[in-house]
Amino acid sequence: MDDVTEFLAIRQLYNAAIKQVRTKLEILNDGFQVEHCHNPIHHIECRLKSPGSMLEKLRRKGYPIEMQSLREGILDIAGVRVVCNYLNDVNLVADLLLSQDDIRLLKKKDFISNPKPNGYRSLHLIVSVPIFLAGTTEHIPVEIQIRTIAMDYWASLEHHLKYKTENDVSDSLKCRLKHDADLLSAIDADLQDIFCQMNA
Ligand code: 0O2
Repeated sequence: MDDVTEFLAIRQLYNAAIKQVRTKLEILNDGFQVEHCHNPIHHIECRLKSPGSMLEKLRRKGYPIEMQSLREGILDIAGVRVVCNYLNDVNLVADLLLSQDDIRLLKKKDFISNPKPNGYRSLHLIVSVPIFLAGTTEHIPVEIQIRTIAMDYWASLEHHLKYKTENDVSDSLKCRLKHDADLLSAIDADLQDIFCQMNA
C-alpha cells in the first residue's frame, strides 16, 4: 500500500471510531431521557484532525514524520466534544460511557477538578474503541472532551480570541478571562443546585 492509500485508510478508521463513539453517546442520552426524563447531553461535535494539524503536532512533540508515530503518538486524531446541560452530567456521561465493556480508558485529564491556570475547564478522556474489519480488529484512540455549556462557551471564545490576536495577550486581559471562567463556574454550580431542588 503506498503512503497516500495508507493515510486514507487510517483516516477512515478514525472516522469509524468517531461514528462509534457518537452513536454510543446518543444511545446513552436517549436511554437516560426515557428512564429519568432528563437529557444529560445538550449537543455533540466531532472532528477529524486535519493533516496540517497532525504534522504540526508530530513536529512539536519531536516525533518522526511517519505512519507509526502518527498512530502511536497522536491520540487526538479522532475528537468528540460532548456538551452537557448540567455540571453533574459531565461525570455521569463519562461514567456511563466508561462502564461499557468494549471501551478502554487510556488517559484521563480532569480540568474541572483541576482547572488550567488560564481558567480552562473540561474533562478529557482518551479511550480506545474496537473497529471490526474483514478478518481483524483495530483498537482506535478517540479524545473525548466533556464539558458544560458554560465551559464550552468560554473555551470557544477564548480559543477564538487567542487565534485572532497576533500579539501576546496582556496580563490584565488574561486575568479578566480567568475571572470570567470562574464566574461561569459559579453559575454552573448554581444552576446545578436549582436543577436538583426543582427535581427533588
Ligand atoms: P483542537 O483543534 O481543539 O483539537 P497531550 O500532550 O497530547 O497529552 P494535548 O492534546 O496537547 O496533550 O493537550 P490537552 O491539554 O490534552 O488539550 C488538547 C485540547 O484541549 C486542545 O486541542 C483544545 O481543544 C483543548 N484545550 C486545552 N487547553 C485549552 C485552553 O486553554 N483553551 C481552550 N480554548 N482549549 C483548550 P487543540 O490541540 O488546541 O486543537
